[in-house]
Amino acid sequence: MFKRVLVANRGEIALRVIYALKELGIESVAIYSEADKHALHVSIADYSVCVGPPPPQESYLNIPRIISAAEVAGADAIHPGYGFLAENPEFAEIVEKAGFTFIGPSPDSIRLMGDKIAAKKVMSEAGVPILPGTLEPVSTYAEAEKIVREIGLPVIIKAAAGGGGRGMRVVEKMEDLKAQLETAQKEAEIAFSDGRVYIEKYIKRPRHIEVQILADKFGNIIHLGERECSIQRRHQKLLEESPSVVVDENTREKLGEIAIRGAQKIGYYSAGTMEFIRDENGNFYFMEMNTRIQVEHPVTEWVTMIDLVKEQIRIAANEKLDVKQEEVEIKGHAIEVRINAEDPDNNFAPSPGKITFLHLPGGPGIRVDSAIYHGYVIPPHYDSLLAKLIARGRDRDEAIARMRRALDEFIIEGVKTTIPLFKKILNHPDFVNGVIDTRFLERL
Ligand code: MV4
Repeated sequence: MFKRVLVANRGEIALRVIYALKELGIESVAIYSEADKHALHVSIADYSVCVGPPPPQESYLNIPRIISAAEVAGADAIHPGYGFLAENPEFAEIVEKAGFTFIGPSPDSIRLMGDKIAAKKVMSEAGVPILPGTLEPVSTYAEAEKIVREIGLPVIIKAAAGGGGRGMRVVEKMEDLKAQLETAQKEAEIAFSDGRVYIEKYIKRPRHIEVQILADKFGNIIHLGERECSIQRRHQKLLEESPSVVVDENTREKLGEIAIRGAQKIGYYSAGTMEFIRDENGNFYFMEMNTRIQVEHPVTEWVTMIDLVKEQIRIAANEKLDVKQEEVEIKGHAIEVRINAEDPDNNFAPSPGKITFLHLPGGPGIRVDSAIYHGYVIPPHYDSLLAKLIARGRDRDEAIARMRRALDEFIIEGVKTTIPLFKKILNHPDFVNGVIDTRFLERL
């Protein structure tokens, strides 16, 4: 097992990783930018190294400085958290070439799943269901027109280097196809220096359902059920839950087997997520695979009682999975809301500033993953996540009731937050009845 691990991240996920390290008896090294001198992850880690000025490019994204920090601190592994460098294959490669262990999948897995065309292709070869469309990049209008005639309108044009909803264009009418294709290619070239795009059938009101997997370096792979993440705004998830109300035991087993088959095909190890969309007829289609620990991992932890971050660390240290598929039991229901420093009444404008008063909710079935504290000044340079509030119950109704009373108890003063929005969502009859899709929030 590792002796000392550097956590290449900040905020709640840095804390989450440090908690796992402490429970495993591993020393932790925090990195921080000049804007994060007073951040909680710095004070709870055993050691800390300043890696540069506030802009992420100069600190949390600065690979040479992070490698130097790991060398200076005598770390033997690096955990990237989510965001920042977590899905950068060059980073994973450099980490390993410098003699550290990257706590995540292989650079090749990250690279392969980062190319959404290659990912779709390899998954379909593994028997994972995909949407009708192209498995090669579409460059000319003639190619685009041919495929659209085959699969029918509407279609969606996506960037090969995109993902998470970036660089997507919906085409409803044939006469729009040419312009949309050209725009999509240009935008992809500018955003990712990779103009390759692909086309697939567009699903109008999908539900976003993803499957968590864990795989070790010895070929053992398990799935931990699904999370439903349909409540989003502009591809930012706001609320996630497990299990999904539309996934029964049979479907779960089928989806899990599909996810495992996909992971097996690419020789995947570490924690990973296979993202599907579900159409209104209940069909599931693979969208992409996330090769990191995700923001919403706590809902899975709370219905399986498996610590995903500790497993991720153990896997990286060449240990075998100690959980068998038969031992994975989905019990109860968990819901997570992402409380952001944003004003939901003003188009979700960021609301940085000082937390002048803070009271965290508690009691049965409540977990708060957060790095804020009374008097903390939220720096403007990073994302606006203040806290993840997770509620667990014996069933969905109890989880909802606990979430409502925890939201009522939660007090954050000094900045605007999304707490009032979640109170509305948790009281909305469609949410309570589980009638949600990715357009729920627009309608609300
Ligand atoms: C789609 C789609 C409809 N049809 N693909 C957005 C995130 C990215 N991972 C996939 N996304 C979508 N892909 C086809 N063929 C609709 C979306 C989509 C979406 C998906 C999940 C959650 C929220 C969404 C919001 C808008 C669009």
